[in-house]
Amino acid sequence: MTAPLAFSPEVADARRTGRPIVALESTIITHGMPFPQNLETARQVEAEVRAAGAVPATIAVMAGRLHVGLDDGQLEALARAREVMKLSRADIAACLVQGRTGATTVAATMIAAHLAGIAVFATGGIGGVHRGAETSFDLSADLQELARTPVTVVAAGAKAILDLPKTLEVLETLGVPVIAVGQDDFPAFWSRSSGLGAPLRMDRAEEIAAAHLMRAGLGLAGGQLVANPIPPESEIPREEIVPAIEAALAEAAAREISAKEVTPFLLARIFERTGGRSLQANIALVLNNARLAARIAAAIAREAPHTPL
Ligand code: PSU
Ligand code: MN
Repeated sequence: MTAPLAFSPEVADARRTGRPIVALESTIITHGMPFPQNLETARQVEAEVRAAGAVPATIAVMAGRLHVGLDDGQLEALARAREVMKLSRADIAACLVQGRTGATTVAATMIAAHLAGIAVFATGGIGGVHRGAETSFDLSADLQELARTPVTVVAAGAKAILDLPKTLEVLETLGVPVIAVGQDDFPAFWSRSSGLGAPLRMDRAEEIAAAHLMRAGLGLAGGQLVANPIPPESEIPREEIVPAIEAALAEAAAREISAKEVTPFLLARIFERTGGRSLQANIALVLNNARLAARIAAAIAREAPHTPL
């Protein structure tokens, strides 16, 4: 059975002409931000990708089709929808077969992007090793996906709700290059620095693009994690965000929140506890990642002009 891919006209055209494309996920829309900021952000991220000379491809499952590129009506329907599945590698096929609506996480978006021949993907922050994973075993499927699917993912590091040292350890074990941009430290999503050094640093989009192509040349499976710090004017200092994170984690533990609900629950609680500042920061970092992803996609398109798809 072939995958029921549905390309937007803009993405179909970019695939024919070899223009750079940036994949965008949809879980951030349905589970990561409240309405209407989710819709406004999704539109702004697409506009940012276009302004930087690439074509946006927001990915989601709707009515049994795997959409690569959504029109504005579809974007709005998704932003307003309830009961949307949060899709990862484990459930994307089931969602398609059952004709349900599903938003793609980092893992599922990587799978779809690779199927569509898209090399670069921008998001906010990847999932990682949750705190207390030694008892809960909660490790995001995003980590495994980075180890197996050859897509370069631009994120502001991993979300600071996670155990960042353990997340970096697992990425190293899985052979995933973690590349900080413009600094030596691994960023912590809402804050520029986690206090942990990143294993690699590259300051130019062309270099990140070349490393993506070199990995393919070496026959290495998996992608790259490009860790792009939030712009300084938008960051929330660690002293300010840490108490909100701690309180949200305590509440999640008390209410026994588990599995797929953990990340959306924590993000919503931190939003409330910071009076909406965490959301403003989240929006700023996603836009910043979209810009860098567009430049990397353009560099890959220049370096390795592909035969029309
Ligand atoms: N980036 C954001 N907000 C989000 C996410 C990323 O700024 O909500 C989503 C991504 O879809 C990522 C998911 O894959 O959070 C991680 O979920 P989990 O921890 O359950 O694997
Ligand atoms: Mn999880």
